Amino acid sequence: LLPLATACGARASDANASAAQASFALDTTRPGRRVDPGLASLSYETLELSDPTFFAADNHGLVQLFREMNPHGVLRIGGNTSDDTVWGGYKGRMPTYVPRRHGKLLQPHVLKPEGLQALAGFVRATGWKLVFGVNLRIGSPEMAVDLAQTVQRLVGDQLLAIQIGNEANNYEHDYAEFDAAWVPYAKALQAAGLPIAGPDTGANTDWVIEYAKRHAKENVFLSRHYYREAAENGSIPDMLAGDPGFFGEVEQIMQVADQYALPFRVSEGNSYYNGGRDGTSNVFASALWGADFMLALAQHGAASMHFHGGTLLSVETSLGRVAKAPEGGDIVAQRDAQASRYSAIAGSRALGYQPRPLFHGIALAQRFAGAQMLPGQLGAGGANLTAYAAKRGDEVLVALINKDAQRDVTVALSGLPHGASGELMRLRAPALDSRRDVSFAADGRASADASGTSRIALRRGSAVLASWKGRG
Ligand code: BDP
Repeated sequence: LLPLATACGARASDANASAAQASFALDTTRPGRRVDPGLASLSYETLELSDPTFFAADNHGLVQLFREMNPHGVLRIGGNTSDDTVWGGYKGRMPTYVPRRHGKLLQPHVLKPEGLQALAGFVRATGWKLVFGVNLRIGSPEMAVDLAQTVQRLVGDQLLAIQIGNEANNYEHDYAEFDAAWVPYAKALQAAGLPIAGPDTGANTDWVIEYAKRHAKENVFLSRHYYREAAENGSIPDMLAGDPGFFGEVEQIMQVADQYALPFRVSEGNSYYNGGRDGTSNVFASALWGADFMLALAQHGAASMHFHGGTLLSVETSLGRVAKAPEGGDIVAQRDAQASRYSAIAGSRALGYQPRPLFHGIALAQRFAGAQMLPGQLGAGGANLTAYAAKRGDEVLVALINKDAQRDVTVALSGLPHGASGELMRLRAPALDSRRDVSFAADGRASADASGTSRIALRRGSAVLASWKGRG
């Protein structure tokens, strides 16, 4: 990394002299997709419920960070461990079942009623909705219905949907085989009056489309997962390069989602699977990645992005690995060590919780909730810059994300209300690989001239959110 330009003095003006000249021209007359209030959402392993003090109403630090991220979020419980879990409250016949992960034999996890009761309290305390995954692999629709009914009884209206199986593409041979296994579950759950969603597949867009064609009427939303790559292949430059191929797939999914009037949720995902990459998934660059990824999803019409995370223990177990948290360091480092590498929140009940860098990027994108995305023409001036705009009543929101590690950028922003005044918030950190000292905070005002143009400077590796209102 090149050294960052300082905010003042000679170096800043040198940096500005060489800054890339970009432009972003808004068209406020053609508002597009409305951003779902649940855009910023989370995903956790079912195994997390084995500690009934984690998702609990009195785990105040965690409750507070959920509410701070999004008062209207959706918590998805699932992951690999949902297909390795048996329901402890089930009194019926239990199929013989030996879960395997990466060739290893595992003991099934037993979900106890107290874990669910505590989860219901957590959901009430946060105001979040719940999406709950049941075990498809075990082949017991009866156990799934019993579990789902218990969830519904405890959670009530805050239960958005039950999903059946996690990334069944990893264990069912093809879509037809998945469908054959899925149908008896769906029938039983629906007969019991439970809302369902799916297919909660890994990266199989074709499954989502086929599923929509066959089952749209039975579902409350469509879902798939997203990880950019395996952790072994992760790096900051790779993460910040963007993933246009994926958004092509989102467009395909949105065609069917729109046809059947169903929301599409990325029900699980993050930067890199296999638990995330240390020094990439958990540093400031992930905040820029996360904000950009969420806003691109919103622009394409997806309802929510559920960032997967949680404790190191649950995620490592979901991968058939033994969790080894590094020891020592100050309180920030100790909390950090408790969480999976890609988690947006770190900490534990005993140590307290803290936002990871990613959290702040999510918070930036969530500012678009309820607004209608606006089209805009971006001229990036050779920098790795993305830009998004939206309109909410008489407010115009603009996010500029400079993912470039080398270039500062000056953006000529046009199409604003003439003479409008903008409040700026900046997302920044000392460097792209900073693990701490990340902030997303107010940073003064900007104004548009009589033609509706304003110039905004962004340092390399930083983002700005501007909220424009009124006329001068
Ligand atoms: C997903 C699984 C989740 C894992 C994650 C990962 O659903 O349980 O923790 O990958 O590999 O495929 O990090």
